[in-house]
Amino acid sequence: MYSKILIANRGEIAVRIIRACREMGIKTVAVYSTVDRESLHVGLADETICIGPAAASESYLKIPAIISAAEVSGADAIHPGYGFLSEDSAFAEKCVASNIDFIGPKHSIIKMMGDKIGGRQAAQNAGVPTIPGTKGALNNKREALEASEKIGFPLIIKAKAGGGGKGMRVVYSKSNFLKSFDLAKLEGEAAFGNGDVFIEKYLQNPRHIEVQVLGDKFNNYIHLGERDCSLQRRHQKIIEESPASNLPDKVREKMWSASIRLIQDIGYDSAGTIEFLVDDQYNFYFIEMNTRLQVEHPITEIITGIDLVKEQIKISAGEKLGITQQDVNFNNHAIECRINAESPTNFMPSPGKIIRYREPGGFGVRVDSGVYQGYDVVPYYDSLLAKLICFGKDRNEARIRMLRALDEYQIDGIETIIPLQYRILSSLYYEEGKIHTGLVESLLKEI
Ligand code: MV4
Repeated sequence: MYSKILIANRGEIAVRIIRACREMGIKTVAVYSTVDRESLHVGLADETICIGPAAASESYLKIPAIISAAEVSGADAIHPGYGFLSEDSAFAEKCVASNIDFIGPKHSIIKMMGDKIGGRQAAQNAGVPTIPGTKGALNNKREALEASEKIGFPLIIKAKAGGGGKGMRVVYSKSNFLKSFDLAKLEGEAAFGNGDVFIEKYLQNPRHIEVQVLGDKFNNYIHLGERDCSLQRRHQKIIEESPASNLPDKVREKMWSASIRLIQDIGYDSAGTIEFLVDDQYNFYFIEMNTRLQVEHPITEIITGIDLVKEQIKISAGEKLGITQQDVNFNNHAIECRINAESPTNFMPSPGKIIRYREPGGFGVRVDSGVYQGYDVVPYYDSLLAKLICFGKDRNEARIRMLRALDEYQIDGIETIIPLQYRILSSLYYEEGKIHTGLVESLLKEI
């Protein structure tokens, strides 16, 4: 087992990882940018190293600064958290070359899944359903036009190097296709330095359901159930839950076994997430795989009792999975609200000093926070302050408890999206489990 881990992240997830390390008897090294000197993760770590100025490109994304910090502190491994360098295969490779373990899967798998066409092909090879679409990248207009006619409209053009909603374009009719194709290629080139695109049939208001998986270095593979992450706005998730509601058990089980097939096929050796879109007929289709720990991992921890960060660390250090599929039991229902420092109406970031801060508590409530009273929320990074996770014996108890906890949460000095989450959770749509990726926008229109 490792004796020291460097956490290449900030905010609530850095705190989350430090807590797991502490329970495992592993020393921690926090890295921070100059504006994060007063951050919670810096206060909680055993050692701290300033790695640069506010701009992420000069600190949390600066590979040489992070590798040197690990070398100077004598860390055995780096945990990247989510975002920043967590899905940068070159970083993972650099860690290995520097004799430091990267806590995540093999860099070759990060690379394969970072390529959305590569992920699609991996799914198809494993017999996992994908959305009808093109086999590979489209080389020219003629090929693209032909494919678009075969697939039909509406369709979606996606960048090979995109993901998480970046580099996508929906096309409703043939007359707009070639213009969109050119624009999508230009966008891909500008955003990712890669203009390769592919197309898929466009599903209208699907549900976004993802399966949490774990694999070790000894060909043991398990799933930890699914999460419904349909409630999002502009690809930013705001409320997640596990298990997914209104999903027939037969479908759920098929999604689980498809996920296992995929990770078995590629020899996946960490915690990961298989994302699916599900249509109103309960057809499910693989869209992408995330090779990192996800923001919403706590809801899975709540219903399974399994600490995902500890599992990641143990797997990376070369331990065999101590859990078999039979050992995994699903209990209760969990919901997570992302407490973002944003306007609840226009979603503009709301940085500033938190002049009053009181967290909810009590039975069934977990708060994973990166902030405290008096903390100054800086505008340089994402706006996630904390995650509020509630569970209940069933979905409605979890929902009512979440409403109670949101009501109890006091954050003054900055705006948060708590009022919006309160509204969504009080809606009849949510109560009845009628959720899909278009619901937040349609509720916002009503308000
Ligand atoms: C789609 C789609 C409809 N049809 N692909 C957005 C994020 C990226 N992972 C894939 N995304 C989508 N791909 C086809 N063929 C709709 C979305 C989508 C979406 C997916 C998951 C969660 C929220 C979403 C919101 C809008 C669109």
